[in-house]
Amino acid sequence: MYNHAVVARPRTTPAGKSSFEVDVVSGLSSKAKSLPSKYFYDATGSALFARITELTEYYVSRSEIGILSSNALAIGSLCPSNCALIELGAGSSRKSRILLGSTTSIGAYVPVDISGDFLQEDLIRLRKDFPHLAVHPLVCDFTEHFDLPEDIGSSPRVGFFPGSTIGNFEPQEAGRLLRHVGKTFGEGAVLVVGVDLVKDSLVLSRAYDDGQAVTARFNLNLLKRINRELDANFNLEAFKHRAFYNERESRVEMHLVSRCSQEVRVRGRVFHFGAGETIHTENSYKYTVESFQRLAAVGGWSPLASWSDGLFSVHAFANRRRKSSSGNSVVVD
Ligand code: AVI
Repeated sequence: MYNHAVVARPRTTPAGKSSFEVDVVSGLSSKAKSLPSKYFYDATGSALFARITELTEYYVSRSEIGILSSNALAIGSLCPSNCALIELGAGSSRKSRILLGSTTSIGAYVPVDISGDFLQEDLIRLRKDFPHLAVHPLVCDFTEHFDLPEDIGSSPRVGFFPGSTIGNFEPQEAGRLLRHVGKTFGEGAVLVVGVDLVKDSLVLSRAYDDGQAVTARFNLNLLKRINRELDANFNLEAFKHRAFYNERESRVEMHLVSRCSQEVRVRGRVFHFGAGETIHTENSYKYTVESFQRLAAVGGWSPLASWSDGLFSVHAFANRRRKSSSGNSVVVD
């Protein structure tokens, strides 16, 4: 069974401005300039990210696929009978396929993504490979309130949040997101999350500043997108990519560094950049197995199991949330 994507309504902003415009203008107006990393993923950005996942230096995807494949049976055994697998940020179903192939317990698959573009082609192939699977794509921003498709009824929920995307959120936001996911999935839910690990800073900085400069192009593409969509005049030659591991904050930071003193116009507003001034474009937080379990506990999840190859970790959690007698949901210890 295959259903068309359910599309959630986009967020409205004042005076008909897109959230992209509001966020870009606000980020460039602050003292320490920044841009939200979620805007990397236009068509070119998504294609560049797909190339990043293939780079020798970017171990993240390879490691995660290795861990999922080696432990697929154990992970599959945590999926309750006739459950719905809900993938958050389902760029491609490549990783879900490993779980789908490992157990017959998954009756429905709900890929949730902000962009519907990826869904159609990939899901047609998925339908062919798993003809008995009910597929209910959901196009929405899963960081905001969302309702699961009614078609999955009361099937037990298994969340799947791969790729260490959770690392792109500030830890406090990540805790809030895990709590909100727990509330949405409800009692008895299981969550499988891929999380990148703290490691040698050279390995980390190389993963985000590769020899072929694919990550540099990925970072600079954000300026190209602003030029195209917000009538801006960033000169891409006048900015350079910088990535480094900030050990104190336990995160890789990506920046775009202004090579000279310059002014840039975005939707008629002028922004000044000093030579060497940076736009902070991404944080990628790294955790230990224990520090991530502590974070998940804040979100109401208790550990069931975790697997690691020393570079990357995959965790399984159980929702500690229960329905109280008044019908509200509460987190129990
Ligand atoms: C999507 N996300 C988990 C990637 C990461 O590793 O933080 C994005 C990325 N940025 C540069 N390279 C990859």
